[in-house]
Amino acid sequence: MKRVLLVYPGYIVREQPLNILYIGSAVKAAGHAVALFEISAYRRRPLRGDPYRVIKENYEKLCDRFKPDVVGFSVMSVNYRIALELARLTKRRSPDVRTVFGGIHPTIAPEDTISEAAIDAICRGEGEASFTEFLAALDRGGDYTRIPGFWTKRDGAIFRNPMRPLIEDLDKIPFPDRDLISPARLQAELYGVNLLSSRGCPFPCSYCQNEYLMDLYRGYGRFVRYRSLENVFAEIDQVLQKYHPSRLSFSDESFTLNKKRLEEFCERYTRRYSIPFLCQTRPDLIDEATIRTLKEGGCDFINMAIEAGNPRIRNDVLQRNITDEQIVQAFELARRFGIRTGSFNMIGLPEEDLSTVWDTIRINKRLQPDRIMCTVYMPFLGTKLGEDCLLEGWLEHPVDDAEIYYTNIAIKHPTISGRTLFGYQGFFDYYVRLSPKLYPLIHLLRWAYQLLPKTSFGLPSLLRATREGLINFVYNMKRILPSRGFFMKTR
Ligand code: B12
Repeated sequence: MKRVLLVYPGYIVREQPLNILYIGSAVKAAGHAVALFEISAYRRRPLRGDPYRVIKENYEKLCDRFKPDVVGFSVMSVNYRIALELARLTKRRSPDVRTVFGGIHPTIAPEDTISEAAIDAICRGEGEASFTEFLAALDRGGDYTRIPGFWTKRDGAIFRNPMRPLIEDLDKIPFPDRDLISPARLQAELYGVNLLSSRGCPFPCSYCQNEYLMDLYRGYGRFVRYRSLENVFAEIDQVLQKYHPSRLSFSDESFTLNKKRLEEFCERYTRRYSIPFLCQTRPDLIDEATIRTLKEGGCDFINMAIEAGNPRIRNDVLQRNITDEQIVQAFELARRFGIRTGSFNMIGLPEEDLSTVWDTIRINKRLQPDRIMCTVYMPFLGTKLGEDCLLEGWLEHPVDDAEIYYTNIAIKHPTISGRTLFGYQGFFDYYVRLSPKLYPLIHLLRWAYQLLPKTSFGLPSLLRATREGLINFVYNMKRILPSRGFFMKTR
């Protein structure tokens, strides 16, 4: 038996990180001892000195108590820096502890990741079987260098193994182990407890890593896979009985892709449960029958990505292939059937200028989703669009630090200045919610806000604290903005 410490180096804000919880249950089922370290409680970073100090101190305390043999990190690119710091700390403390990086980052950037001295192995793609095979090999002192899906090091050599076939029958894997995280993280407003009823998404949007994953897995099984409804309901039963959430949410990338399954799911869900659920999908996968099915099935909130209001940016640049009409229809149908909506949007996209940022504001203004998310585009490796931007030198600050992903502007956009993007990100909701008559005032507030530096990197502590305090203030004030166009005339 090995002692395995799992690390989720991101903040759990709404959805729980099911990937590391799936790894946790697989490792437990294989008979190992498991603990999880996650950093949500240490979100406020020290203003002086090492920004990771508090995280490291708490990590060390857990290592002293738990004494891991293996530490497994789940790593998105935005969390790579913290993960690496913790891996280095682990190796400094005890060189014999094995460090493994899994998740999207090592999957798309395997060479960079494995070449780090503090990282002993990486897992590319799904990790349940690969990681447990690795642990079993360590346990019996056997060969751990030929495990599919795993790249490992031994005596200075790197062993790069082919991918492991995708898990064909998702019903066979244990449910994610939610006992690993604190109960406080299982009651997220609007999201409650989240589940995945399927894996994989068939759409090749240019800013997402899906297409890369589809290519990587070509010949290794079906990419989009569904769990049986019996299996999903058994997990819901367990979740309701153990954690008593007030809501459920589905993290499936396009929940309404398979209409026949959706109908059966909703019909059975509403007979079994009275608790509402949230899901997300693409606007072009919504029509009246689908909305009716969802409504009757207990769905009360749908997230849909608009991404860009300008059709050319949305379709030629982002490869979404979704028309304005489809977006308008999807949001209006949801409203008509009494399902609340959330929109996801990005600004600072390639080929964008201020006029297209305004297209995105305008379409949101017309639709008045109940929740609006606006982030500044970040180019990632493993995405067509991101790699082009990286080649063109778009990245001014690394995207490998979780702190940057909302309000630190990492990119140098060719036509829109970083400060302007920072301003529009902060005031996006204000433009959407308030009457154009108030725009002069919003412009003024935004300009004042834009006097703040566009990132927190390297700022003296007082300036940094002021910047972060003001960002929080502007963010929190959004809550009192009228939703549904209280001041508006544009609908
Ligand atoms: C659900 C989801 C989220 C959820 C939960 C994230 C999570 N950690 O689970 C939430 C909403 C929190 C989220 C947030 C963000 N996300 Co997100 N998200 C996804 C999404 C749609 C699905 C991920 C998922 O659950 N898949 C299903 C699970 C079962 O598969 P998996 O994650 O691949 O996990 C398997 C393997 O990777 C491996 N594995 C994972 N961890 C480990 C650890 C070890 C030790 C081992 C051995 C194996 C292993 O085994 C797992 C089980 O088989 C992906 C898209 C995608 N196609 O993957 C984007 C994606 C991961 N997200 C992305 C981004 C950019 C973000 C945000 C930065 C967005 C933003 N601007 O706010 C934030 C960052 C949050 C943070 N904390 O830092 C990018 C990541 C890009 C990158 N290179 O880092 C992706 C790839 C989408 C994209 N744009 O291409 N996200």
